[in-house]
Amino acid sequence: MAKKREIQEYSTDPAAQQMLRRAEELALGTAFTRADNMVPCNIGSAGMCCKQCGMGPCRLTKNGEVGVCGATLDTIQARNLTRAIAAGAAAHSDHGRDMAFLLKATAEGKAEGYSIKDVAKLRQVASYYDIRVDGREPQEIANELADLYISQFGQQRGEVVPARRAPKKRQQLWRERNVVPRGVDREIVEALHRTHIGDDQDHEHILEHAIRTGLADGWAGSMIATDVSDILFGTPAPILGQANLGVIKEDMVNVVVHGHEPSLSEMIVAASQDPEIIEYAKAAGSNGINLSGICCTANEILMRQGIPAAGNFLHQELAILTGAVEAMVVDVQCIMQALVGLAQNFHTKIITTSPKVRITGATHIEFDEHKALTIAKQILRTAIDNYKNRDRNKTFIPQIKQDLIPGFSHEYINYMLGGSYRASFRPLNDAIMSGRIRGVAAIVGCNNPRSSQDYLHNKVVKELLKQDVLVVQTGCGAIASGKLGLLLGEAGLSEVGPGLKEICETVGIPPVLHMGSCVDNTRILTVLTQMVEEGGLGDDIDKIPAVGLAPEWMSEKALAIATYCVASGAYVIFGGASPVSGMPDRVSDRTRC
Ligand code: SF4
Ligand code: MSK
Repeated sequence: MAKKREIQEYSTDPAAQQMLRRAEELALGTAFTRADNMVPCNIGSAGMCCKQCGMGPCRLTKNGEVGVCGATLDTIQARNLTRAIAAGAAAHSDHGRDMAFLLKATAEGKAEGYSIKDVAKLRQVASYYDIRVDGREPQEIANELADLYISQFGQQRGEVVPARRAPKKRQQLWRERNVVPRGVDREIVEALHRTHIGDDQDHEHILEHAIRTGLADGWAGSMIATDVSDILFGTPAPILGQANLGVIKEDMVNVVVHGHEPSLSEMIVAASQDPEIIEYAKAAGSNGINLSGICCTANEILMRQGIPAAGNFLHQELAILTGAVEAMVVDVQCIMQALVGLAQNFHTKIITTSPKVRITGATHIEFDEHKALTIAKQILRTAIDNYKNRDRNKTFIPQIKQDLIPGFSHEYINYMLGGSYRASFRPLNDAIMSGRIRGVAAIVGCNNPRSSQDYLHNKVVKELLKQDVLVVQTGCGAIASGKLGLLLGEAGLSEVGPGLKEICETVGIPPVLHMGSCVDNTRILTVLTQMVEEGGLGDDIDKIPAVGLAPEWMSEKALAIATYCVASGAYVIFGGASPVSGMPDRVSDRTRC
């Protein structure tokens, strides 16, 4: 029998609680109530169900039981986990591929509205691969880098080139274990092949390939996505922003962008500042256009443009429930199909934009980088035209929002620790070596309606701060801290241990650093590598006192991230259900390698 939770059990966020009360008044369901109604299958959630062929599905519930083909529990769980990691790596990496194609189109002058905003980052990234930078125009360098990056997806032999940015000792270990990715697509395809009926049936061997697939995400697909985003849209630096549903405005045309890829959202930001579009919005009776973001699209435009975040993953439906959103514009990943049905109770248009993602019942306006600005304006005009349909009797916006400062890229952390002339991670390493900071924790990942929204994120962050641990965050976890006020200069310092407080006050940073979206977890790999290179803490990432936590994870991408972090030497802890809880020995064996 399903158990209905109280509203305060659904979320610790007061804005979310107000909206969930509103949903109850309107008798509308959300992911929170659906999670109550949908009791998870214990066998499936532990990875003990195999659907790999038509002789099954086989559910293994007893010790020693095997599937029709004889597959053991170890094999089935390893296969399920590997497939999930492959799907997560595919999502991130396909994003990276599109960014590489966008870089190519921009370098060739064929991408309307885009330009190379961060030439210094372009030159830095090109230099990792011995691409000549001196005496060349940015477009020439970008063209060569784009070709190199595009080739990493279909490469069949050798090693993906970003892996050479890892600490030398780690690269050596990967080679010894034969897990250096050859090409992104090759590893993902091989993960599917190996886990087909009658293929790889040695769980250790299957998991070795899961590691190689995860590394293809972290040290290729995702790293490429982050590099190119910075080159095209600027490397993030601290900027004032706001978070939570109170950023939605009563008197303006509200457009919420949701998903992951900055290619469209950055263009919507540019289009929203066009005087002709602002005039069009005013002519429709509004005070202009108000943009905000959900999920990692929120992080992308928050950290570069200061565009407010309406919230994290579980806020997507709550934003629509305000009745004040003219359009929710989505691209890829973490978009709930329920949005379309919910929006039918209001005037909100759900606009899909990716050639890869359509949702039955949504409006589709397809994005094309060759005419991005034109399409972005068309989307905004569609939203403005919808403003007249807003029903004021159905509008309810919680007046809750919080200032925050995102934008701590590894480049900025380097600069802020050492200044322009001696940028370095030395002060951070010294602070750890002297014991003033006990280590670094990356608290990342999603919301999951099976736990109280933001509760675990915030509890873990606050506890670690008291213990003098510097916290870095990405994805929906970063927005959770932002909503709570921990990403704002002095704001969190009253609850911080004395050593960490001293460092934060000396350097002038908040105790929790927002480092970007979920694809940007590679920035954390870069920070850890730079800490190794700085010296004093050890010659590999596993010597750094660093931990990665995903307390409220839900997506397959989180599993891919965890895998590349473990394989890079970081200690990783996940909250919630384990997808391989039927083989705990193997999982704990691999918590760090
Ligand atoms: Fe069952 Fe084996 Fe088919 Fe899986 S692959 S469904 S265990 S018969
Ligand atoms: S959006 S993957 S819910 S972090 Fe990147 Fe948030 Fe997790 Fe999606």
